[in-house]
Amino acid sequence: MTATDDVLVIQGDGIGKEVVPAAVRVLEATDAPLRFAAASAGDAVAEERGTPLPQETRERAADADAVLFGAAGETAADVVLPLREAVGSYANVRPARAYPGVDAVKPETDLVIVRENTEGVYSGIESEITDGVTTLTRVVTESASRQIAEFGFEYAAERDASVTVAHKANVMRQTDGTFRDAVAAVAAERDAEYETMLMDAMATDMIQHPESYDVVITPNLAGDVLSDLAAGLVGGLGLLPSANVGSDGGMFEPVHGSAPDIAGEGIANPSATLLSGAMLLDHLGHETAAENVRSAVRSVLSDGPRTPDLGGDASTDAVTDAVVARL
Ligand code: GGG
Repeated sequence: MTATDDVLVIQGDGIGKEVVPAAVRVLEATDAPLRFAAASAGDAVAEERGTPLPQETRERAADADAVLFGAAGETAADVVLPLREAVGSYANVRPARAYPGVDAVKPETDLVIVRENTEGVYSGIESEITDGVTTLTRVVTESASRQIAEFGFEYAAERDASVTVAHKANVMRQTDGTFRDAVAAVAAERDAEYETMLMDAMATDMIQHPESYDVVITPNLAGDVLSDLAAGLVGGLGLLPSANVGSDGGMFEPVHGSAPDIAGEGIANPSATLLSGAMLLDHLGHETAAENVRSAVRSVLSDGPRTPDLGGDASTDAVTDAVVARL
């Protein structure tokens, strides 16, 4: 008998409340043995309970086989970063690929950002040292840099993909120097080939020649920014899923945020969250179900209906219905 996996569902803020239920419907339409439970986090929870991430949500995320997360609003730093820590994630995997039928600036784009997920400028060490003077401590350790390099090279080797490493060690000499040197050491131990690029130059080159990138290993903030840039190449943030992985657990979430400008209108593109659901299925070993979800999403992106961000006029529910119908 196949064991049932426990999935903790956290909608979060804004359109998270629309795209996450869509993804649960799609996951339920597969034959994967999943048991869903809900927990809360985010801006509204902060108002009600005085904290955006109740301890019980954090503990249940740590205990779950996987977490499906929607979007974080103003409280992002207090929600999404601790949840990633709770599930033991040190790698944030963000695939960006163009889909037939969807207008893309660069249809040849098919790359994956492998982003360090625990430190850098997202360490949360900020302060106001005097009126109008604020500081941020950027933490980069050899161990976390080695860990993401091991993950990224392994991920690339499994896919026979090339590796490019983004850094800015010519300016952030100590921190990105540590990152660059740790990646170089791991590559040498594995006898792996790779290229390095300064991350600002990479931003330009990725727009001009996205086809030259397969797997891109980055520090934390660089990965956040470059993946949004890659979203712009393929048709927008509504298309990019992500997996926060590392240890056994994992959290799967769209790359987009809470989109307060369209929240509540029922027109958010669910594709990024549905594709995050496919990554969740892969992580739990349900590869056939994952491929079925990807194929259904691809088919709907190609034939419609489409949400307004992709030039259509369909609702989140109509797109989800079409995906479910194909399953
Ligand atoms: N679902 C992604 C989300 O809520 N993003 C909001 C955000 O600001 N995230 C920062 C990050 O991904 O590190």
